[in-house]
Amino acid sequence: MREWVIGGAQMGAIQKSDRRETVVVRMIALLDQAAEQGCDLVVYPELALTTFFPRWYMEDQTEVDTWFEREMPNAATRPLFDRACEHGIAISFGYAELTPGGRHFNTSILTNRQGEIVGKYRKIHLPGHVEYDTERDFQHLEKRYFEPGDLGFETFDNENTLMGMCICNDRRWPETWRVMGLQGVELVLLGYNTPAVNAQNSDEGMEKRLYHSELSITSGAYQNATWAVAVAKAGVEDGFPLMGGTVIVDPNGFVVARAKGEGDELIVARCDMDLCQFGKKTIFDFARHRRIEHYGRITSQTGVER
Ligand code: CDT
Repeated sequence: MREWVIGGAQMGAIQKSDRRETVVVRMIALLDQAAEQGCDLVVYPELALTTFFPRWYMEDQTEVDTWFEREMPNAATRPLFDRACEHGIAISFGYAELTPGGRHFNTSILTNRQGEIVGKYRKIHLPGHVEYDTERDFQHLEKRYFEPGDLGFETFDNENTLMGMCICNDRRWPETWRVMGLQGVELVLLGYNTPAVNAQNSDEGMEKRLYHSELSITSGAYQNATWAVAVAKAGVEDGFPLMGGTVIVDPNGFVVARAKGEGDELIVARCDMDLCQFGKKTIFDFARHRRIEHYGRITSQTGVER
């Protein structure tokens, strides 16, 4: 399939006390709307099933593990998979994954239109910190609760369209996009939970943060001639505001659909994957124009060396 009607299913706040089953009811409501609008694929946010729990400092690993899913689908999410399959809609969403071997990842999955998982991604760029930080207005403990993903930035053939995933902070890194671009990616799916204010600089408000988010996504899409769907979990979670800004971006870097609010909201666009071809064959024809002899530092060096 080369033309996909895609839904970006922005989700409003999920409170700490909300049960997964309640959240899944909301996800299904968005899916039903998407079906009415003819969607073939619906994308949900990062950690879509729970509140953004890395803002809470926890020492008890048993408590931490209550935020994780041991299998996917599971009892709470099975109704979402079933409804997606009934509608013939592929879905992608994020959740905290606890593997049988006891490893913890911030994960996204992708299904085909039959509800079968055809792709998995584990977040690689984990922002934040490991220990409680008294200098911040609020905590961001992803580095405490997750280990960096071990699956790389793979791409997946979903009905003749090459799809890739990344998660939230990954969108800010050009390497994320280029590694998928080098595989010929045509559609990048990503969810995010981005605080509306900077925990380390309260002067940095939502306007700048929305701009940086959109700048990262539009440039990643343009420079790799790919569609991108970026979906927020937004709204005020237990007193902490998350920004919206869900967008669908075309392979020229233009926003073709954008969410207006910060609640549950579906945005929709018809996306022709063949639109990627022009950029991939001309200005971003990597085989003709890249100069890898000058890119060694990208993989041999992590921090700045003056
Ligand atoms: N979830 C996530 O990755 N959020 C980050 C916030 C970074 S601030 C520590 C983001 O890049 O949006």
